Amino acid sequence: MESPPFHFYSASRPTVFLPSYSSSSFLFLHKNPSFIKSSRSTNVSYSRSFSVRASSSSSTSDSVVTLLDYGAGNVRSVRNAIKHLGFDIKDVQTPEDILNASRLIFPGVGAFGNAMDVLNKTGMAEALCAYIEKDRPFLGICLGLQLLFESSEENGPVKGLGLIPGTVGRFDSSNGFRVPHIGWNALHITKDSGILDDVGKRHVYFVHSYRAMPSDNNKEWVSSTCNYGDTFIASIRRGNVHAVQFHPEKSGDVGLSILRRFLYPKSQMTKKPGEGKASKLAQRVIACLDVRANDKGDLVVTKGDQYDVRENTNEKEVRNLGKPVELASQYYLDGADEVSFLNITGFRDFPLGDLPMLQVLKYTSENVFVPLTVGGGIRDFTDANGRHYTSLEVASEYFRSGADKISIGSDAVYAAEEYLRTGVKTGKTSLEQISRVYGNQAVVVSIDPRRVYVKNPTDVQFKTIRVSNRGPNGEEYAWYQCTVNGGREGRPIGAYELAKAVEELGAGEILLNSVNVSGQGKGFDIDLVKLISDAVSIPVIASSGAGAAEHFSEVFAKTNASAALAAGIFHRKEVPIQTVKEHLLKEGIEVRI
Ligand code: 1PR
Repeated sequence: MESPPFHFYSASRPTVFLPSYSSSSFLFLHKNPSFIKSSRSTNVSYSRSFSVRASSSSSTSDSVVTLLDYGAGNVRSVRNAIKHLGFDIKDVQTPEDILNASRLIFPGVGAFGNAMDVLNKTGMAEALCAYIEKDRPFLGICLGLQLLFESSEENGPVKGLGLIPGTVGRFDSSNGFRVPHIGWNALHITKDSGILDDVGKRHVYFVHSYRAMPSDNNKEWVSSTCNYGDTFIASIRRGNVHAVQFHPEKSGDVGLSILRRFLYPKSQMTKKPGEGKASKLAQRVIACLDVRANDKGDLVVTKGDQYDVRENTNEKEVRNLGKPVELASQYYLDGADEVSFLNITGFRDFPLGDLPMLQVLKYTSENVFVPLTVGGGIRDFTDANGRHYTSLEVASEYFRSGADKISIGSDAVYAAEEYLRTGVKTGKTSLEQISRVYGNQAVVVSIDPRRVYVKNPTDVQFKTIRVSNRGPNGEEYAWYQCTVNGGREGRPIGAYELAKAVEELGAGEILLNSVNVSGQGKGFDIDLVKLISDAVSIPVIASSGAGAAEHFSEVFAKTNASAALAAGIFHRKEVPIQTVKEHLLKEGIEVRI
């Protein structure tokens, strides 16, 4: 494709400065030690000028994609998608690797400021600008789009690469829109973007709290927009330079087609009008797999009635509903918008000792191109040899193994109790640490509440509600007590208080279970879902109790849940995911198809 002449906006090109290293900014750098070593030991300014070689195909194989992974988060999904499409990956280790790339993918992850810090200190910022100015094939993803702009308000203002005019700002949650913007949304394609040719009216997956806005100054760049409270830039394109705010690697088959079109620009792919009815953020349908070792030591998908996962037989064996990798792959093909794994014995076993669970994640992420969440056992831990692991290390291992989001259960309850008692954010809880490094959109808090009936709202210090169905002794009120350790232990904190506290501590989403209705198939606890989804401005996933497609439309109609999750009905093949979605569509509820 002929590239148009470039007139780069250059008012705020990156300031290249002498590094003054803060220890923390390098904690989570690239896995490749030479990358870290070279950036640490260099004590010179990066004001050299780069030259980009003229031809893309002379020395680099056509089947290689150069990937800029500065190690701040999970880019395993991007790697898996690239490999799935038949390409090998060359990791950027020096600025020259950027300049020599024949095609470069930059899946920016983490916070804007940290990313710019790393890019500036390693000389990558200047190399990136030189590469892009020469109209070399480039695809930025998510933060990889935002960094192209002049600056961001994220912990800032912080200067960006300055290639595109505009400032990246936070979504405004005061107008009722939940932040982060998580889920499947529609694109409004404004110009021929090449890579978006198969999208049409289909949803793509977004997860972000910050966005760039279209303006007269950047309109030549914008190739699509998306609406979420306001209209923001969903993708840009200029010549061979593309960037998308959404995640093609997590957008199912439509996302893979976007990557394919970037990777094979010259092939004769015909334009397929994307079938679909996407017009706004879709309600999500999530398949959940509760996973644990059975008595033979095999990792199985199980499902309890009110959290009791053992069969009602003399042997009391752990219920076995299938193999985790197979089931997750099936749910992906069936149209699940996300897949969640909960390692339900993680509270007593050390997850990093649970190599099969990490393997499950690795294998699943090779074939499942929608978001994967994993929870269970995320906390500080000292193993039998006295080696201490922080919760951040545990989470990092999950991310490295293929998780897009992690979910914290018990440890979030302790953190919220402490926060409510002292009023102090220590910054040291697992929730705070993980959301600081990976962003709050990557941190889900899983709540396991149990309903406790009371006669009068003043009987307890926790938020009570007037229940739809009275308690066993005619009680009209109830509060929802949080539990830990798989529902075994009640704690002195309500689900309402916990939800508000964890939002303040940095949770990006709430997975709201219910010990009472889990596995019962009688419908979601609407009172509970309404209470929590009205209390917070982050997305809430309604979980527990689904037994029919109608239960999904009920929870979306009566509450502010952003997603609904089920386990048993999918495992037992009672209601296929497609049937749920068709029913929701019929009821006028937007879903991804
Ligand atoms: O406390 O950080 O180690 O995390 C443990 C995680 O494991 C928590 O997210 C907790 O919810 C989960 N968990 C622990 N024990 C159980 C159990 O069932 N014995 N499962 C458990 C929670 C709830 C959902 C279930 C829905 C939908 N199960 O996972 O999938 O209720 O089920 P349904 O559609 O069949 O009704 P930590």
